[in-house]
Amino acid sequence: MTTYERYLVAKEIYAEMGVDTDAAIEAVKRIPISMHCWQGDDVNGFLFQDIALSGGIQTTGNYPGRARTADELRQDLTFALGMIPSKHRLNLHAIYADTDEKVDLDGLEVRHFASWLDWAKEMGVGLDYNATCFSHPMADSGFTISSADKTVRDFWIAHCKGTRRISEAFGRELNTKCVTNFWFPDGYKDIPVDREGPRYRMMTALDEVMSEKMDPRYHLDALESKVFGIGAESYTVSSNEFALGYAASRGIAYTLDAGHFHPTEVISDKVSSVLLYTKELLLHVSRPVRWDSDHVVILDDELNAIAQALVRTGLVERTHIGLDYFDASINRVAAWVIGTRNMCKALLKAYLEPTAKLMQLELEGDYTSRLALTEELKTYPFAAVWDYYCELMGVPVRDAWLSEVKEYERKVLSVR
Ligand code: RNT
Ligand code: ZN
Repeated sequence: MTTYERYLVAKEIYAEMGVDTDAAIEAVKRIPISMHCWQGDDVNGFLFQDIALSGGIQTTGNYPGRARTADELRQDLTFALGMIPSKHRLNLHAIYADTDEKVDLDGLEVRHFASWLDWAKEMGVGLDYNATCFSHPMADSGFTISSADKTVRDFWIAHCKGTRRISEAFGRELNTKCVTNFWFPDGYKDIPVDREGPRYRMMTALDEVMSEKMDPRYHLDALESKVFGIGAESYTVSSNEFALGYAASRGIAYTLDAGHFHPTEVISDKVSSVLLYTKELLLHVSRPVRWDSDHVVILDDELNAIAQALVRTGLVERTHIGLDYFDASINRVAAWVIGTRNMCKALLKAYLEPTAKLMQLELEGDYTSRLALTEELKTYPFAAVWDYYCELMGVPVRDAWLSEVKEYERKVLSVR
C-alpha cells in the first residue's frame, strides 16, 4: 500500500468519528513553529569568542559537528528545515549577530544581522528575536537589568532597547511580526532579605525599555518567567507572578517555558488562564527532566496536552509557538528535526480530534463517553495522516530523514 492509500483508509476511519483529515492538514500547515537557532551551536553565538554560558542554563555533551560560524549554522538550519513539513520561522538571539565589527551587546544594530535577513528572505522564513542577557561580563553578578548597580542596569537597558529596534526592523524587512523575548536570569543563590527591590528595579527598567513605541505590525514584546536557575535557587526576580503581572498590565505577551515551573505544574494548563489577561502568548516548548534541563522535545503527554490547549478552543491564533532546548550529546541537526517534527505532530493530532463532539459530551456531563472517546482516539490511525502530510509537503516520510541526516553528518558535520 502506498502512503496515499493508507491515508485514504485512515481518512475514512476518522470520518466515522466526524473528523475531516484534509481540514486538519490544512490547519496544521498554517502554523509556523519558531525554531531556535541556539540548538545548533550549544548557545554560544558568534559575537564573542570563548565566553562561558551563564545565567543558570546548561548544555551538556560534546557531540562533534557543532556549527562554529553563522554560515555553518545557516547551512545546518537549511538542512533541518528541509526535513520538517511546511514553512516555519527562525528564532535568533542577539549573540548570533554575524559581523566582523567589534561591537558589544549595547551597540548592536540591524546591519549586524544583514546575512540573517538575506537568508530569511531566500528561505521565505520569518525571524523572531531575543535579547541575550547572559554569557557576558556585565551579567557576572547574577543580575542584569535589575542590578542595584546603575552602570550594569543601564548597559542592559541599552541592550534591550536596541533589541526592540532590531526586532521591528526584522519584522518590517520581512513583512511578518517579529516576536522578541526577554528573559533575565537575575536572582540569588541564597535567601534574600529584600525580595521587592530587584523586582521594582526590573519593572521600572522594563518600563524604560518599552517606552519607545514600536509598530505592532512588525514587533511584539514578550517577557519570560522562571521558577529558579542554577546559581539562583532561592530567588528569581522574573517569577511567574512578576512576568505575568508585567505582561498583563503593560499589554505585552507572556512567555511560558515548559521547564520553568514546579515539577507538577504544566504549561498546558496555563495557556487558557494567561490568554484571559494578555492578548498574545509566546511558548518555549521544551522538555524538563528533573530540572529545566532543556531536553529535546518528544511526543509525550504534555506535548499533546499543549497542542490540545491551543487547538481545541482556537487559542492557537493568539499563541506564538517557539522551541527552547539544547542538547549537545546527539547530532544537533537531528535534535532540531526530532523536536520540531514532534511539535507539528502534536498539533496535527490535536486537529484530528472531534472537538465539538467531545465538548458536547462534557457539557452534558457524560464523562464516561469523554474518557472512552479520548482514550480510543489515542489509537486512531494518526500515523497514516502524518505520513501523508509529510509526503504532501515534500519532506521525508517516517524515519527516512534519519539516513539523510547521517549522510549530512558524514559529509558536512564530521569534517568540521
Ligand atoms: C532560560 C530560558 C531562555 C533561554 C534561551 C536561550 O531558562 O528558557 O529562554 O533558554 O533564551
Ligand atoms: Zn525559554
